Amino acid sequence: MTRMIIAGAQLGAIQKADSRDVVVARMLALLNEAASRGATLVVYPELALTTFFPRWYMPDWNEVDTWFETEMPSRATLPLFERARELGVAISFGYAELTPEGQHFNTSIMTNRKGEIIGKYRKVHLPGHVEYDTERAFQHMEKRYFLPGDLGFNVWRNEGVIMGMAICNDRRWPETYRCMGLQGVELITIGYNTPAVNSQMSAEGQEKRLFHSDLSLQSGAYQNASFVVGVAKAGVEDGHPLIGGSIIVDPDGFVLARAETEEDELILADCDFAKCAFGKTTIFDFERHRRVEHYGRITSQTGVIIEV
Ligand code: CDV
Repeated sequence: MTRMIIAGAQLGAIQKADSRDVVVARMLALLNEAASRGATLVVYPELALTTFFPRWYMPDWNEVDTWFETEMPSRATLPLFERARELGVAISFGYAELTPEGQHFNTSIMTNRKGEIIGKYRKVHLPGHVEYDTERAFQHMEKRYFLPGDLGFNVWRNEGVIMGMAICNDRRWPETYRCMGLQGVELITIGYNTPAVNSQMSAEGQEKRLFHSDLSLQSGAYQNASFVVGVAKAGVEDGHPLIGGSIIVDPDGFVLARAETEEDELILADCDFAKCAFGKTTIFDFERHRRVEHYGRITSQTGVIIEV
């Protein structure tokens, strides 16, 4: 039976002018606190090292590339990997990845407790738009700056637990969780940057956005009998508010821990992974209950087709 104290390391706002070194110092402080409280895995948000730059329209790709990492560990993040290894704590965080071939991805990595990268995920469901949109209150240019992830939804056995990753908008899609559920996933880590207002509907504010975040994370956990850790980058970045609401969810869909602030904040939960077995062998025993002969549309059709 595997038990592990998991920490979600919510980050407060990161301003455009904040350097990677300043951010990594904040991440180190959270790592040290998490280790002192017994955590052996610390999960940080999506694009943890910088401000949420896709809100800015940048026509010059030389400027865009300044937000990306060409290696991991990078010079700035090496102290985080080294400290995590010293403490024996696995970590997961998101960053913008520029490959040697010149491809741009919204990426997340996971290490083992020796500080070695054992898993990489590239965000599949990219929200937003490619061109500057005058109709929006602010831009969300992930479709401009990133390619859709090309690695799929993999899982890794890490410290005895089957773990997988997703990033932000992925959490709203049941396919994300089910692809990992079909590989027996027991813990899914999901970092996010979610604006507190909808750029296309000013009436949609923080309350509804937090509800949708909880709803997605809790249903994904329950329907796949897996723990889920959702971790925000929160607070007001250069005038743009992001929701907090980081949570750790158990395989029944119950919230075990919840962030109360929109700042750097740790949430912790003692996760007993034996609890995944009940759902996986009863109501969500996929082998016995799934009816794939009726699911063809899920992979053969992308958008809605109305035939009646
Ligand atoms: N970073 C994100 O993917 N944000 C989206 C917003 C744009 C809705 C999200 O799903 O939270």
